[in-house]
Order: sequence, then structure tokens, then C-alpha cells
Amino acid sequence: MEPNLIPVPRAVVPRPGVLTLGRDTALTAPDGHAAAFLRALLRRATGFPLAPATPASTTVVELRLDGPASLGREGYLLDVTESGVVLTGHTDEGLFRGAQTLRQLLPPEIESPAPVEAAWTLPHGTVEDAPRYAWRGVMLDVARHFFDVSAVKRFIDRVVPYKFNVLHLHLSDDQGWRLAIDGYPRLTSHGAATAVGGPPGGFFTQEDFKEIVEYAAARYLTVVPEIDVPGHTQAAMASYPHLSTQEAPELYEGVEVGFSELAIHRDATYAFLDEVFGQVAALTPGAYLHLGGDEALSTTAEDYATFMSRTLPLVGKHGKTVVAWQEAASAPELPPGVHLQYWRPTTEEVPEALHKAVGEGAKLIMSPADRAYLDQKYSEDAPLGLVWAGTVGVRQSYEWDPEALVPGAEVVGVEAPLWSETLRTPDDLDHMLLPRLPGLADVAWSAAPRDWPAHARRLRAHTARWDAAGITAYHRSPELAE
Ligand code: IFG
Repeated sequence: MEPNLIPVPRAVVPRPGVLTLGRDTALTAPDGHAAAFLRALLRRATGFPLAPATPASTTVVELRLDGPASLGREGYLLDVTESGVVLTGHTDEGLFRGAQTLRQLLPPEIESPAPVEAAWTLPHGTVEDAPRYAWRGVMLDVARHFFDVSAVKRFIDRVVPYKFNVLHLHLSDDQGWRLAIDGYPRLTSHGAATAVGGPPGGFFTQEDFKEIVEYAAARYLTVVPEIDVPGHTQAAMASYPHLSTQEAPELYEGVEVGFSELAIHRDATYAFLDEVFGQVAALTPGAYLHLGGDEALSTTAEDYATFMSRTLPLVGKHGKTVVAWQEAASAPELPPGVHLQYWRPTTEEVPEALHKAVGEGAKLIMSPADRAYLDQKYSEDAPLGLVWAGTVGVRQSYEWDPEALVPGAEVVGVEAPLWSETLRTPDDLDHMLLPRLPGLADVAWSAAPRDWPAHARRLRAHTARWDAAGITAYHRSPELAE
């Protein structure tokens, strides 16, 4: 069993011997996303038919759903022997996660987007695995710069091999509103017209959004939409000035934050949010709706409290659980099940309000900026990224423990935000994601202790997989050198 699996599984027992898949290899599996995904992946690179097994089949890859309940929703057992592969889950989602491990046990050529010749070998052995955290997320900011459906699908393709299961889309900000809302056409006709540095802007129609949700769901990624309020709202207010106390709110193309706030004391603001949250919730099969709440630097504490008191209930009204950035901890009352996303650097004191909210049952998603913010530069001289949280190297984004920052808190998981102030193309996204993303996947999935030399070794092996996949823009980090 080759040792370059990321995230590191719970238990790997290598055995001598190698299985080689061939043209007559059969694939037998229950209908579902796991089988569809694995068959498509294997066929695409090998050109093999991978038809269901027959009594004459000599090598069989079998997916089974009779795994014990102890595997949970995402656990799996993988056994490779001379007669084939048996991948067992308790759910199809568990089979899907196990399929990513099977994928990584195959040579890098399995990532090829077109058939190639290769020795399709699998080392004998077993893997028993299940995730440490339930929330293993990535966030894409489509507001500062817009990324269309195909770019979002490509972003999803980058995170699936590393067992992420949440796709948080930051859909609105000062520079752009990126999702069409019925009844509020100017949000996109006007509010989506530009971006950081100027046009082009762009937006998702509700059909586009459904297409993203469907693509994500087929890969067991839950989409978490974010409508960021009361700050980060200049595009909405430029589109509908009645939502603002500014004289004539204009579209904004800079990179400052904290200057915008919705009209806190106006009923129209909450009618607007009720409508928006209702439509976003209806488009979202996932259980969560993120209302932002960050950097309301132009809003007094009492106005922020008033705003949250009137806004938080609207999310529950539309059947969703609230996710919000950590500042929402200061709301007078937090709804049950609220997930607060911790984003300030680990060097800062944890605010008293956050300790209080945690004490009252708030759950934490850990995204400390100096560890998990993939929009931060790799190093001072890096071409892309911001540096307000300092540079975030490959080792720094890997070597941390989500439990260490807020003792006693219920940490539901980890999420890696990718803000797009300085990012304009899918290659820009690839550059910031790789090679840091796999380390965050390891932090989110694996209970194994951090081991940088071993992780660096695994990453060196993974660059060949990215090459085979045709990913050209990943950062060639000197940190990976032996
Ligand atoms: N902070 C802002 C983001 C973005 C980020 C860039 C949060 C929660 C800095 N808010 O992170 O809008 O500008 O690193």
C-alpha cells in the first residue's frame, strides 16, 4: 500500500503483492454517485469498459453497502487482494470517500483526462477510515471577482480527491452581487456589472446555481450559500438605494472593507432579506445558510445587535441553520445549532463574546486566517494574494490543531476560504489551492498527528497527479524540497 494517501487514513495495513487492473476488470456496484463517479474516472483514464462482473470475471472491483453502522456516514473499508478490490461503506457517501482513496492508490496517470497507457497497479492491503470532522469545507469568493459555472465545477474537481464535503459560496459583497433574485432584478443587472478593478462582473442565474448544486451533490459536497450582511453590502445598496442610508450609493471596485452597512432601522431592509433568504433557501438542499456578519465596522454595537435580532430568525423561518462569521457571537441571542466561523488569526485573543456563545452551545468551524486563508500569499514575493494575516506557507497551513484555539468548544470542522480580491482566473485559483489544500484536508479529515516531513513527501508524490490531471498553475513550493 503506497504511503502517499492524503488525507492520512485511520488505519492502513499494507500486504505484499500488487493487483493490476486490465481490460477485463469488472466493476460491480450499487447504483449511486460513488459507482458513477468511479466508473467514469477509471474509464476516462484507462479506456477499459469496467462492465459489471460475470461468473467469468477474473478481476473484480466491488463496491458494497453492507458495511457496519460504525463506519458512520463517510467511513469505508478498502481491501485489495490478488482477486480484486472490495470497497465497503455503510452509505454511498462512504463509498464515494473510499473511491478517492482507491483513486490515490492507482498511479498518477489515473488522473489523465483522456485514455493513456499505464500499469494500472494497486498495492495489496487494507484501509479502514472515517473522518475526524463532519464539516470539511472550502469557500470560493465569487463576489470580488466572478467565477462562472464551469470555473466553479473545476474548483469542485480540485477539492473532491481530498474528501472535502462542503462548498461555501460567498455570493455577495461590496464589489458585486452574484445571484439573481426574482423581484430584485437590479441586484444583478446593476449590482453584478463590475468587480475589483472594474468589469467584467457576472452572476449566476438561479438555473446556474441549481447546476452547481447538482454537480456538487453528485460529489457529496453540500453547498452553503452566503449572503453577507449587514456589512459588505455596497453592491446591493447601489442596486437598491432604499436599503442604504448613504445619499447615492455607488458600485465599488476597490479592496477596502468595513465601510458599508444596510439601513439597520428600516423595515424595507428586513423585507429584502426575508425575500432573499427565502429564495436562496429554496435553491439550497443543504441545511445551512450563511449570513456573513463580518467586519460591520461602520455599525455601532447596538445597531449590530438590533440587526442580528431581526435577521437571524429569518434564516430559521426559511428552514435553514445559521452559519455566520465569528462576529455574530455578539448577537443578543443566537439560534440553536448556530455555526460560527472562526476566521481571525491565531495570534489574536479569542473575543469574550465568542467564549460566551460557545458556552451557550454555538458550534465552531475553524478557518483561522493565518492557517486556512488560501488567499494569503505563500511568501512575501509571491505574485498573488493578500498579506494582512501574514504569509501562509504550505507547512504553516498544515501544522495546526483546530482544537487548540478555543478550548472546550464543539469544533464541527475546518474550512479553507479562498477570497478573490487578487484572483481572476481558474489558474489563479489552482495556484492558491495547490499545494496548500491537501494539508487542510488532512487537518479536517485525519486524526493522525501532523508530520511535516511525511506530508511534504506525500505532496511531492501528488505533484505528479496534478501534472497528469493537466493542472499547470499549482505553486512549485520550495518548502516541498527534500
Ligand atoms: N476579511 C474579509 C473578507 C476578505 C478577507 C481577505 C472575512 C470574514 C479579509 N472578511 O475574512 O471579505 O476581504 O483575506
